[in-house]
Amino acid sequence: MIPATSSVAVRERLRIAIHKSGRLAEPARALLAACGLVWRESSDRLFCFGETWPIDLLLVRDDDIPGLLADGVCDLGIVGRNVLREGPAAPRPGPRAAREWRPLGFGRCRLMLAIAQDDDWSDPSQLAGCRIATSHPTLLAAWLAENGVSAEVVTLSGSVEIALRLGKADAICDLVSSGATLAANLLRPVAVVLDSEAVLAGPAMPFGDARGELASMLLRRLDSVLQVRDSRLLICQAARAALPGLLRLLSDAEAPTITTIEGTTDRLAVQALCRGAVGWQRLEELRLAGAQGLMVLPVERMLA
Ligand code: PRT
Ligand code: ZN
Repeated sequence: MIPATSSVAVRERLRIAIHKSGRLAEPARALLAACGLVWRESSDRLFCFGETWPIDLLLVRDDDIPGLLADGVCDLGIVGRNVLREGPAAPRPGPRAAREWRPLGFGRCRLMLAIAQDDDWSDPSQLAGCRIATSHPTLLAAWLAENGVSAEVVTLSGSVEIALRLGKADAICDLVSSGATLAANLLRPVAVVLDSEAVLAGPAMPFGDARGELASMLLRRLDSVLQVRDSRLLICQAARAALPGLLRLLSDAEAPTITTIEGTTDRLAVQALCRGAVGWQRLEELRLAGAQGLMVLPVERMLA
């Protein structure tokens, strides 16, 4: 049972819509769990009651999330940018359309136009007068308008990739990640309509009640979890003369800590929080630039 949205108690709790099943479901729950949220699940597995914080989850089809946000049934949502920008299936009156609050770094894919492998491609103008099958009609129509192309948008709810074979379309506009589905259907991608990934979506205006505090706390933790996920602490020692070269190789680290090693005048200890990957290649380059005793450590938790 989903509690009613109108009671005062609910306004004091924050409700987040996430994908019930499908590729965004597990990563979304894992991300929220990493923020310290724990839930008790209802027997129908549609609603999770927040036990550590008054933050509940509603488990739904991802395509329903923009509508649930626009209707105020949910306060926040984790959904693909493609679904968020496509918007609710039926347009809602009023200014409640949700905005992207944070990109979350999983569920990456691209909404792409694809044509038959054997067809030539020059530029978007060649789609003029074509039928293009998609489950993202709003995004496709906007892209066609931006590119000054007049084409027929054929809306399908699924199996877009077989529309050419069925004779329903001359081109398709569909999500692509590895490209294997396009290749298996003898199609080739020719233009990117949208780069997508899972995002946290929320209202344009701040909440005017207790949910505002909860949303701020969640964002603070989320930012920390996302930062930690991509961060590595690099520690090494080097001669003072090597420092400029090392700093060039550590350009993704904000203000590394540099200290003089006790009992020396020209030996330094360097500690840098790197935002990008710190793989073997980079370690070799640092070593060649004079770094010694290199160590790369994962970061457990951070709070600004
Ligand atoms: O039933 P419900 O509507 O709740 O779930 P769903 O079936 O829509 O979920 P799902 O998992 O298919 O998609 C959820 C979201 O995952 C999408 O809105 C995207 O934001 C994101 N995502 C990331 C993808 C893909 N990658 C993806 N590859 N969604 C779909 N695909 C499909 C694509 O439509 C095509 O059929 O995978 C196929 C292409 O994959 P490749 O690897 O062969 O290129
Ligand atoms: Zn869906």
